Amino acid sequence: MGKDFKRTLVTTALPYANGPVHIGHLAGVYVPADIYTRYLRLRGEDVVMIGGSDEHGVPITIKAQNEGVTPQDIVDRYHAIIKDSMAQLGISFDIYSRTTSAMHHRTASDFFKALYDKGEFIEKTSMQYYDEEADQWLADRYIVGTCPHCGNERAYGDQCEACGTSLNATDLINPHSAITGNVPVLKETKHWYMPLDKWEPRLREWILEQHKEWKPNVYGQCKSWLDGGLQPRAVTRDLNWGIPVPIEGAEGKVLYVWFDAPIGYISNTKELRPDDWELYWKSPDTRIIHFIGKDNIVFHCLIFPAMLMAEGSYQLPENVPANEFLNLEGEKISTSRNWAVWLHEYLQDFPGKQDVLRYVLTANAPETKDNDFTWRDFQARNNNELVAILGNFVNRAIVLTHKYFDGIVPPAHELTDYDRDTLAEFQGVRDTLSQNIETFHFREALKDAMNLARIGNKYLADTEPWKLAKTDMARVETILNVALQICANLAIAFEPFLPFSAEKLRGMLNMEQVQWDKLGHTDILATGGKLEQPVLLFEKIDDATIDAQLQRLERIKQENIMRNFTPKAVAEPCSYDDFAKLDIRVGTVKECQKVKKADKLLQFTIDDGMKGRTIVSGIAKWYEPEELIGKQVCFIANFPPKRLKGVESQGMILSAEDADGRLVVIGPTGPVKPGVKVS
Ligand code: B3M
Ligand code: ZN
Repeated sequence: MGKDFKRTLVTTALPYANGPVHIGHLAGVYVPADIYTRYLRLRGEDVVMIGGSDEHGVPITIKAQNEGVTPQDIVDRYHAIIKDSMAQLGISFDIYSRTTSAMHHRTASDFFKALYDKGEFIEKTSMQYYDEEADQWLADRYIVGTCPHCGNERAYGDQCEACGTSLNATDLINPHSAITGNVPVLKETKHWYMPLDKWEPRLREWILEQHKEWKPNVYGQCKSWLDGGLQPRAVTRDLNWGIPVPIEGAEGKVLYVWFDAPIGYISNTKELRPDDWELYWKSPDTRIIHFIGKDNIVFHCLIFPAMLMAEGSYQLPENVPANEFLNLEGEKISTSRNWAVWLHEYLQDFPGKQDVLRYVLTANAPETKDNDFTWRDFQARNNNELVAILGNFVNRAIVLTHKYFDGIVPPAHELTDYDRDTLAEFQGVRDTLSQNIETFHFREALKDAMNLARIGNKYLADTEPWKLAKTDMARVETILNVALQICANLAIAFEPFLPFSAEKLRGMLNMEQVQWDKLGHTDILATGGKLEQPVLLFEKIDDATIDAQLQRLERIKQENIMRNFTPKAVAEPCSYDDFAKLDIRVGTVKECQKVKKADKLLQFTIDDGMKGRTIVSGIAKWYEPEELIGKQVCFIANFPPKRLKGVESQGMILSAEDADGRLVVIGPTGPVKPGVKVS
């Protein structure tokens, strides 16, 4: 694998413990990191995979405040959910710890102190907002005001989510505290800054010159930051949740969450390997790989490396294969809008189907650009690929072996040219597959593995051993031997991607150990070996299951629309005389039907207490005609008649427009005489 490394340290972004993890986190970080790590383990390499929850920072304190609980309650709740759900998905961390651990507090605190003692920080005072009633400094997220760019009245102190502009809290027009609603005051405060400008030349050289092989999206983002010029960044905050700044005169201040979180990788390595953790961080023959999402690039490629350079004894990462974002049904995943497929919910809704999710997320991994997860694609990939190709092939090979040979691996006799071609075809797979995993092209690697299953499937379909059973049992033996060897190869090739299915498959084949080096071999299963009874690796997912997931998303969409509804401003004042000009009456619907060639219109025959009238109304999208017959409605009786699609409408039926645009017809709450006036 390129440079000669003796060991690998795989780190995975530490998820904020302010919510569960969703498919976006999995596709971007944890599934690829797990594939990579499992692959290295299969090759017998020394590798550790580090994970943990990021438990500091303002999003956590805000969530705690909203729920009226402590930040510790929040992180305890989500750390447990995250840790448990990732374990269930088979994300094989060697350690999954947390940044509230004593080990981490000590490690991060010491790290800060070391830089402080070396004079690596600049001290600066600045003006920041303070809420006097709450007696609290206001972090950017705690200040709400009007965006100076687009006028959005709910912009935050660091960003306007309506127009996407990054802001400083002092840019906001009419700022107020998100805690009390008061107007905050500006007060002077002191903080410590990392002078990133000092490290800029070294960072440029290290990334732009020495790491041209990094993924274009990562390299490009680093280049644009570097070309823009790096500024000093504050690494402390006025907050009461976090790691106290370990120096005098810093009471009430904590380390900025992005200062302590990456040090969490170090703390967790220490916790895992108290005796030799330094080997993984300080030895030049260790390969350090950070798996992250694209919003974390600047922290892992510029800020954390600058911290490590300033400290002086650590190695820099060899690669940072950041991914782009995964969308859900065409829309950006959002924790606050609940627009996500949550891992813990998936595990409940699809028990035993961990590998299906792993497969679909890898096949759609946002490696070079944003990608989309849709439930229809999930279903199609399960039914047409996992069931129809991989599952089908394995099942056939094992069932036939039981049928003809009592589950004993038959011998291979003379191979035909076709057999040899088939075996030759998959022998090259190991190198391409390895190459793709090592260069972080996991989608391609998965295709390589799937291609083995396709080869097997085609082999059985072409040789049709079930037709030869009466005439040429020796040939059947050979065919099934070849097919079973392909199955054994699949059990190795899929282990990094689909570990649960690979394990089941190994169980059926009675394969004791798996080694990557065996991939491509055609004698993995010994003749005479015994197979276990077949179990299905995958099963079809029906439409009803998928529809239920789509309905859930539809419901969430509706809830979001309803939640975000703000009533329109009240109109200009109007006199009673103005109002009284409108003749509003109650009528009873006698007949109602669709208007021909107009899919929006319904035609009503209304009993108005006089000679009756026809009214046409644009509500066909919301009502079936029969629903309204017999109902009483309010209508305007003195509008001049108007022709709509060839029908004369003699008035207008009143309706209310709901937040989602749905129209609801207005009528009296109890029965009244048709023709009475509304006032
Ligand atoms: N918790 C941000 C995130 O979840 C942050 C990552 C920390 S990695 C050291 O996207
Ligand atoms: Zn804005």
